[in-house]
Amino acid sequence: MKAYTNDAAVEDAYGKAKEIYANFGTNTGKVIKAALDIPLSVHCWQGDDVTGFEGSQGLGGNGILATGNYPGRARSGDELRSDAEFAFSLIPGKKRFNMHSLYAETGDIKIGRDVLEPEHFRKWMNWSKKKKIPLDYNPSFFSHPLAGDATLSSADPKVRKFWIRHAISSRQIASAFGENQGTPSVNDIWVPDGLKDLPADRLAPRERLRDALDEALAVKLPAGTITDAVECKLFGIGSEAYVVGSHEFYMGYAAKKQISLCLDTGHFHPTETIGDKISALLLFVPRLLIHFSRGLRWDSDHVVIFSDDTRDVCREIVRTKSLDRVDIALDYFDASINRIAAWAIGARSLRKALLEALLEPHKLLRDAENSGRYHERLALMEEFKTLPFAAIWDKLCLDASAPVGTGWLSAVDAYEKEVLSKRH
Ligand code: RNT
Ligand code: ZN
Repeated sequence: MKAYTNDAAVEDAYGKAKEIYANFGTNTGKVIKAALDIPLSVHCWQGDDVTGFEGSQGLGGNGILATGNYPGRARSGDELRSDAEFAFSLIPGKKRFNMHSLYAETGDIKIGRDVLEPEHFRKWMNWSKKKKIPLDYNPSFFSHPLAGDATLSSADPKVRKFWIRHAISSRQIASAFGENQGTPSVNDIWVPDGLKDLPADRLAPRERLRDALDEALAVKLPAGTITDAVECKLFGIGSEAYVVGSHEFYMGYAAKKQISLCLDTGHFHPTETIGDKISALLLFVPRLLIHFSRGLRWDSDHVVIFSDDTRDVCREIVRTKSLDRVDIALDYFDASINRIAAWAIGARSLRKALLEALLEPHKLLRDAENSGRYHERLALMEEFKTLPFAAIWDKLCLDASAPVGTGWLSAVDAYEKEVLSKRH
């Protein structure tokens, strides 16, 4: 696919668009810089369908499932790192990389997840430092023989304690990342614990999950190295009737412990969106982590697109001036399409939605609202939708030396031919 435009055409269109936005009091130059400056935590697990390097054949367990068999997934740390670097070149702006415990590199030695140490991520940390890509982290409570219906909420003390040790080891690894990179590493706890059919006791597993989290979080780590987050889910495949870590559970827990709450855009009722939750939650929790994803019927993990949902969440983060209290991450896994394209599509769409949110002349909307001119508020909202946004987006890509328009597709084709197609 050829690029549809060239640099001169981008500059030309931008010059005109800039004037139009200036009429509404928006300085597009400043906004482009601000939009490029927001770190997006790109998820490592799109690169290999959440398989990891423990020798497993793929994702397993309640509530989490990747489908598809597109050729060329990364099979090692080196492959994943080079795929990610290539994907990064297609994504304008600041990036972080979101790791999972499954991606430890332990050589030929099998190391239990409960005794993993920062050393097992040495290659990742060196790479992170060299590429100036800070790392985030996630303990892996799935694809494991001890991850059945329950992990941290298990009634079996042996199982529960194993996962508590895993949670602690994960926090220590995240903290080492934070130390290495000089910015806190976000450590997100998501457990799949739940039941396929109607439980008789909804309370006891939640008490056990609360106590297990308390134990894992009690371990003190150097200040400024880690942001602890917890992630809820409404239901998953295999946990349709009951999920221990529901929204109410974690909302209460994060508020009580004053830790970050993770909202995954695919983890709510199919018609429920999370934009409206941001201003409410930020009154009671210190930080939010957003997992940008796309729910489609029963699946919570389709590739992020520039949808009303994505745009709405970005607008709310910007309107509430909360960019410094919200960590922004991607979370989806589509194994049926080229994985690098999946990374690029999702991350570019998310950056686009942040740019759009920052371009909004919010003050005009608030003024109309505060003076009761609601017709004006609605008229302006409608008008803003058709301003020449594409010209500003293209200019952002150009400024960041990222491909403009569809130009990146040919690069993906070439990489597929030269690299991915040779993996068998
Ligand atoms: C699962 C959660 C969780 C995972 C990743 C791989 O439903 O969204 O965030 O997707 O940890
Ligand atoms: Zn998630």
